[in-house]
Parts: sequence; C-alpha cells; structure tokens
Amino acid sequence: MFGLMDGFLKNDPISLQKDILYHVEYTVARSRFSFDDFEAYQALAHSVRDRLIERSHDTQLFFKRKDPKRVYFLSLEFLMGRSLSNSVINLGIRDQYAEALSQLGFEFEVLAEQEGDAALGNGGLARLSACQMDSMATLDYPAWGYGLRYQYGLFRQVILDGIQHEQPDFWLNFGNPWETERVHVTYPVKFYGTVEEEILNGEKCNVWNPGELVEAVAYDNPIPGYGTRNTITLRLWAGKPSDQRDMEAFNTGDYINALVSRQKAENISSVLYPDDRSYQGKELRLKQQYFFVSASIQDIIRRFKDAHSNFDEFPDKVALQLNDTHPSLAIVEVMRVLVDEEHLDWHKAWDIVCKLFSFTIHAVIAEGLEKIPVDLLGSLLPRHLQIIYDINFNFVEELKKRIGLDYDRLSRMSIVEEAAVKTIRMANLSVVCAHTVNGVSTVHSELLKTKLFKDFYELWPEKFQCMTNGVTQRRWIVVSNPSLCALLSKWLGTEAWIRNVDLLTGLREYADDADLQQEWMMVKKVNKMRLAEYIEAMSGVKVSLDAMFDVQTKRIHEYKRQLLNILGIIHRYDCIKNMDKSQQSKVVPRVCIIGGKAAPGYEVAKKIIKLCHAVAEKINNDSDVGDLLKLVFIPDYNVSLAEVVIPGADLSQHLSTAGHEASGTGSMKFLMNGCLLLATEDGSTVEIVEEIGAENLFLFGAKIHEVPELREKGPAHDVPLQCARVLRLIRDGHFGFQDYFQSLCDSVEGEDFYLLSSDFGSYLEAQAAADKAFADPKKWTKMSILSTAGSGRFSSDRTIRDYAEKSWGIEPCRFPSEFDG
Ligand code: 9GP
Repeated sequence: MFGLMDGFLKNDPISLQKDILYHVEYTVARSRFSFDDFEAYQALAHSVRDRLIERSHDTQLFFKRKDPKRVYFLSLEFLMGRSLSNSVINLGIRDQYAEALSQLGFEFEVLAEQEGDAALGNGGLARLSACQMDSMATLDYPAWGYGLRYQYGLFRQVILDGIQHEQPDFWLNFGNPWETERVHVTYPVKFYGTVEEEILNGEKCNVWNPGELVEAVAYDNPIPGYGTRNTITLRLWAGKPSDQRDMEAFNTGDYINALVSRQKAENISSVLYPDDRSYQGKELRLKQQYFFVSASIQDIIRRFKDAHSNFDEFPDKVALQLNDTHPSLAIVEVMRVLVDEEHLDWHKAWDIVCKLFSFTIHAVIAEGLEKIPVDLLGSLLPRHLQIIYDINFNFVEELKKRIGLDYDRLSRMSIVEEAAVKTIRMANLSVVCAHTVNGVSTVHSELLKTKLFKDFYELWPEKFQCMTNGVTQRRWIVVSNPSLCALLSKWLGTEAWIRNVDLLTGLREYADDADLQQEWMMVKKVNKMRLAEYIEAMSGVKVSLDAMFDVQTKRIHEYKRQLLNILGIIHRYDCIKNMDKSQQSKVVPRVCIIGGKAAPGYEVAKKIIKLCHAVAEKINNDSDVGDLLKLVFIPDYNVSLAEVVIPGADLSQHLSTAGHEASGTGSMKFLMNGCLLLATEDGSTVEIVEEIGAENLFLFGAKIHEVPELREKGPAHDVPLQCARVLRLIRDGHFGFQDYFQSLCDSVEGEDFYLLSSDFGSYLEAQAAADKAFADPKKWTKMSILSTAGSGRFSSDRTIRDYAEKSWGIEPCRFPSEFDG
C-alpha cells in the first residue's frame, strides 16, 4: 500500500528513464523513438522538476504545520544561471541520471550544455542572491525568495570589430522547464490615481483610488537544498493585465485600446535594467520596484493571515530582508496596508514595521545611492508619498530631541532631500526603519559607519552589522569543478565539506605532500584544457597549457580597473619585444583572459573593451611573442561561462581602487578553486588575507586610507616612466584607433581618479612576484592548496547563518530525516 510520505517518484535509473521518456512523449510531444539533444534536455529537465515539485510541496506543508518564523528575501535581481546540474547534485541523483541517460544513448554533460542561463540580474548583488538562496535551502531555513520574472534578462554581449553591442536575451523563447506558473496566485497592483480622505466606521481614513491596475502572477522556481529534502521557492512575479480594467474598456467598445493596455501591463516585468550602479529617476524602474514589492507583501500577509489574526505576532513570524534599496518601498507598503487596510493605529503599525526589516547595502559611494524624484513618486504612488512624508516628519521630530537643531545634520539625515530636484532618499528610509543595517565585508561595514551612514551610526550604533558575503561551494566547486570535488573528498576522507566547508582547512596539513600536489596539478591541467578548448572554439586562438592562465572577469568599470590590467599587458608585451632570445627563454608564458559586460550607456567602459581587442589583435598575431603572451576577451561572460573559466584559472585579478569594492565575490569563487589572487587591499580581499596569509597572494596598490591623499595630489603627480611609455604606445597608434583611445590615456595622465598611474609600479611588482612563484610549481601548488583550504569563511552558508542568527531571528526547520532521499 502506498504511503503518502513514501515519495511518489523513484530515483533508480530505470524509473528515471521511464520518466524521461514519458516527458519526451507527453510534455515535449516528440516521439520517444526520435528526439534530439535539446528535446532530451527538455524531457530531462521536466523529470527533475517533478522531483523538485514533490519536495517543495512536502517542504511547504511541513513549514505550514510547524509555522516557524520565515524570512522573505526581497531582491530585484537573481542571477541563477543554469539549474539542471545544480538541481541533480543537490538532489543527490546525478549519477543515477547519468546512467539512465547513457542507456538511452545520451550523455548528461552534453544535455546540460543545452540549457540557457537565467540571467535575471546584473552582477555581484544578483549572483549573491542566487548563492544565498542555495544556502538557505541547504541549511533548512524557512525562506522564500521574491523577485521579478523579466522577459528579457541581462543583454547578450556581442562584439563586432572590438565594439560591444547589446542584443536582447530571449531566454524564455524555448520555454523554461523549471518554473511553474501559478495562475491562481495573482494579486492586483495599483498605480497612479488620487487619495481621498473618507470616513469609515466613524474613523477618518485615506482611500487610494488608483488610475491603473495591473495583475501580478506568480511563477515559482524550486530551490533544492543539498543533503536535505528541504526545497524552498523563489517566487518571481510577471505583469499581466487586470481583467477588471480591461472589462471596462471592452464594455465601452474600445476593443483595440483594451488590447494595447494588455501589452502595457506585461511591459512592467519585461526588461531588466542593465546598469549595476545607477537607476536614478526612471518611471518604469520605479514601477517594477513597486510591482514586485506590492505583490510580495500581499502574498506574505495572505500567508500570515492563513494562520494568525493578530498583527502583533507579525514580527514573530516574518522577517523581511531588503537586498539593497531596490525593494525598500516594501517599508512604505507594509505601513500602508497596516494603516489603511488593516486599520491599525499609525504608531502601532510603525512599531511593527520597525521589527521586520533588515537592510543590506551593496554600494560604497553616496552617489550610487538611489533617490526618487518626489514628483515621480507622487504621481505613480500618491499614497506612498504621503506615508513617506509622515515617516520623515516623525523621524525628524524625534531626531531634533536627540541631536538638537543641528540643521546640517538634520538635512543630511532627512529622508527627503530638498535639492533643486526634490527627492526621496531610499537608503535613508531603509536605515531609519530597518532594525539592522548590514555591510557586505568588514571594510565595507566600516565605511558605512565612518562615511556613508556616519550620522546614523552615531545615532544608532547597535543597528550596524557586518555580514561578509559568501558564495556557494555547491555551484562553485561541486557543479563547476567535479575533478577538484573528487580530489577534496578523497583527501579529506569525506564529502561532508559540501555542507560544512570549514572542513577544507583539513587540507592544510597536506599542502606539502608530493602526492597531493601531483594530483592537484593534474586537476588544474584538466580544467585548463577545458578552458583552452573553449577559447580556441570561441576565438580561434590556440593557447599553451604551460602558460599561466591569468583571468580578470567581472563587470567592466573604471573602478575595477580593467584598464590597469591592459596597460600591464602592453608593458609585458613591450618588454618581451625588447628582449633577446635568451632573455625571452626566462619569461613565464601568460594567457591573459578578460571578460565582462559594460552597461550599454557607459562609453568609457566600452572603450576599454575596444582597447582590449585592439591590443589582443596586435599581440596574438606577433610571431616575435608566440606563446609567451596571448590576450583573449571572452564575450558574453555569464554564470555558465564562469563555471568553465574559474576552475581553469591559475591567477585571478581583483584590481579595484582601494575603497571602491564593497566586497567582491568573484575572488571567493577563484579562491575556492585554488586560484591565486593578485589584488588590492579592498573589499573581501582584506578578510581573505586574514584567512590565507599575505604570503599566499599578491597584494599591491594604495591602501584605503592613502587614496584621499593621492587624489589630493591630483593631476600634478608624476606618471611613472613605464606607465608613460605604455600610454605613449597607445597614443602613437601602435594598436590602431589612435584618436579613439586618447581620452583613456588622458584619464590616466590627467586627473587619474582611479589611481592607475600611482599604482602602476606596485602592480608590476606584484605581477613579477606572481611570475616568480609560478616558475616554482611546488611553491605555486602549495599556495593554491592553501587558498582552497582557507576559503571556508567565504561560503554563503556562513553568511546565511550569520543573517539567520544576528539579523532575522529564524531557526532551521528541516523536513524529518527519515524521509530524506
Ligand atoms: O559592487 C558590489 C560588490 O562589491 C559586492 O560583492 C556585490 C555583492 O554584495 O554587490 C555589488 N554591487 C552591485 O552589484 C550593485 O550595487
């Protein structure tokens, strides 16, 4: 007799085969006697999804029964990448699937390559959200992710003649087998209109009569934990027209316009904004923010009300995490619902709201903080503007009592900025309301206290916390580097590190072991081969596996200083050209790999990409240089490419001008994969140094406290000779496009805001130290082993535990282990 808790689906290879063929026939609707790789992938994905859904149902029912406090992670961006490999690994059934497929004549890896990336985010913040979802599921936390289901994710980067062009990412064109559309989970979201004061049951209240109504429909994406049956949900909202409004238009005979307005509703969730640093003042962006916030809050309140009737219990059952300021309208929305719809007294509502929110900021500089013009907010969300004014009024009154009439400080701290264009400071709103304000590295958390939110820190020091970022070892070792995964389990004698990454420190005692070193180098070689094959297929450039693979992959930004890297490459090229044969024979060969997208309107970043291509063209075709130096740009860098690039890197560069990178999480992925870092003492590097020791990486450049003074010196400071020579080569047209690149050179020889010229000397020294270490394979391999061994602190498991304990106040809620499997 079948028991309800037995699990419907079996995971032996025969059952898996049956399920795959079932989906070929009935879901993909192809004959089970004839289907190609893509169709096989689709069927495979659906069979995996069935298993995820089963677990997700069990998890939700279990949560419902236990009714724990839940955390709701609100983020406008999630950079999930591919789901197949990650899912089957977390479900613990990868080998069974591989066997099932091979009997059907398919290879798991080949089918996995058929999957496109879900790129619903720009960069660091978005990929961090994805890692954190994996950790929340694995650590059994009762969590939900909420975001937007963009129809077009981050643009595809196409390079033509070295210039970046942006093309739409039609990621849903071939369907998305992972999601489930919940046609019955929809909420109306209001926009525009007016607010009227009305008397309801003898009480004055504000009634918002919207001018536009859009329906939010839920799409659920299961996120399986590793080594647990718990599978949580990432719920993404898409816009669809509200039947109510459409009917009015249809009834008045305005058929065409009614259909056009359908289109308008879908536009809300159609496109991801592709700039990772600035979103100022765009109406559609604000609409997107409110749309996802409103639907999420309605969903959260509905779930709460299913089991509770008293809002005093709300903070005992709900923690809301604001991933940067993008979802901070949630603060205002909860206030609106509690006051206007649930008719709670203002002060009581505010008291509840202040216990709900934890706020993490990912920016470093004040200019990067989001501000919304009052006119825009007032027109789109008139009731919200009133509420913000009321929150601000109460806050400023309270503040006056605490600090007196210090008008400068009052105006700096006010949520409303009275400038030429009056704006709402979303970061101030978040800090005022949140019970915790988190930085993403120790350095960043200090900057928040001493610079960005100094006034607030002095007022509420207890609110400020550090939650050093982390990445998930499931994706960044187990999925992307299976050879390293096997080696780690062998030498540690256990796979337990996949859930408890601190166990990696156990490698330290073998760092000098000749056998481990030998195996370690073999693993690196296998991964370099995979990367070299990709490079050749993509660019036609053949690279030598004996060369050091030196990688800088991340968004292109002036502060991340890809330009410094390119100037360094030109210097290396120039040196090689001026050497005789015997000197050349001592050069450590390098393959320099750069990849990343520039925001579409960011002209300087696009010029840097062009310069990279121009330099690559010259170097790669120079027979004097041969295998001693190659430069390749990897177009359209995304999560699935990162899974190939990171394991194959020997060295990775993190060159941000000190004080500009909040954390940086790429470095953590490279570190886990035994890649040595060449970096400034910025963001998370400072903590990496604490874990692995300064002797195991290559540090260079000005320190954070030195930057202001160097900038003071300004344009007058001397450009070092080596740097000047490199710039002269560019200016003289050595790499073509002479006029086009002048402004890049001017920026270094002029203001040099990002300190390329002043850091150039120490950058070259760090590069020379890296060459020297690479020439000694034993030393290099030991450093590499110690890098992986010291990477445990940078797991998102640690980050999420920190949040759960110090900020959200939630406990694990694990589906009973007797049903694991
Ligand atoms: O620039 C930060 C990066 O340093 C950090 O690692 C990441 C995650 O905290 O967030 C980045 N910020 C953004 O992606 C957008 O502000």
